[in-house]
Amino acid sequence: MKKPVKRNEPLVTHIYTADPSAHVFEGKLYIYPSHDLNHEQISNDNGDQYDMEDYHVLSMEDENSPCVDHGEVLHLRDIPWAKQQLWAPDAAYKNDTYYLFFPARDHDHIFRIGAATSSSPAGPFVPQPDYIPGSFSIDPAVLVDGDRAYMYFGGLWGGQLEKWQTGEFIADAEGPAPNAPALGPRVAELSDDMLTFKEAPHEISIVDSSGQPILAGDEERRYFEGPWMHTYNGKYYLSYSTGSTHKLVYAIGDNPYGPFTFQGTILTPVVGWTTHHSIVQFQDRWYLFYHDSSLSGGADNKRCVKYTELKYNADGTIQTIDPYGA
Ligand code: FUB
Repeated sequence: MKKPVKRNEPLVTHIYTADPSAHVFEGKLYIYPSHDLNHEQISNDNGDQYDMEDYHVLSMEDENSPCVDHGEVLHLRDIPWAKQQLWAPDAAYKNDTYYLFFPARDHDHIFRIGAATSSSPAGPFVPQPDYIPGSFSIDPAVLVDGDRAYMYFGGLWGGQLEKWQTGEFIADAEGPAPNAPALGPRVAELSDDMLTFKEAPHEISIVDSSGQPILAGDEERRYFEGPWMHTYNGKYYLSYSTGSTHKLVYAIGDNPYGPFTFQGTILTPVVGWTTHHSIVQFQDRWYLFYHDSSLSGGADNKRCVKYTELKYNADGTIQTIDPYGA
């Protein structure tokens, strides 16, 4: 019989998993990860080593239960618009339907974001024939907020966010100068059917405690990739990876569009280059789902999803977690 998953240990060990988006659906924890393949790839700044081809769905009844792998729920070969690299997905529930949102490079090698639907949180998911019109870059995260739903997305370097600064794809565009405001993630409200954007994406502003924009050269704090949005005590918490400094950090705002004021670190660096997470409330506790590369002994492209408890201070700030602490 399979054993319950322990905190800070891989959820599953029979496949490599990463980029976990956790949600409570039908009273259980469902986790939507990337599925890393056992490829021997050279790591580069373009992220070519993350050459994933399908998605699996995981679930846990509760903290005392084993993690179940529901198997392959969507494959690259079944997505007409996508050519390669199924990166970090997210899921949402609305209209009696489960939606899987995912980035992939299209046939022009440009990252776009697609949607797929299912009647079950465990899939399988049927993809839409084309990507979401007006979508670009990577790492969709969807907040369903009452009747409305918002998609947050965007990632630097291999995620191509620098190339969209004008609203058009400019293949050789560079990021802002170190003393200029950093690029922010994008947000767009989703249409009622969740399959298109209701509006052109907005750029989110992340500011310091004086209200000044975080600068592109401030790699300890600037946005890199992997946005997640959750609410706590009426505030909106935007959390994300700082990429080159390998931290998960967060900023707080009063509404889904921001601006968001930088607060601090949620998770200190993990084994492996990337760090990527989600935050979910389940049975009166809050949890951080994250990944590291410990299962493969440190290979950047062979990661494993883990979880731990996340705690707030009385003022609403989040206590910093050391993934390898006592
Ligand atoms: O898994 C591929 C990419 O690595 C994700 O899209 C990024 O967030 C990083 O975790």
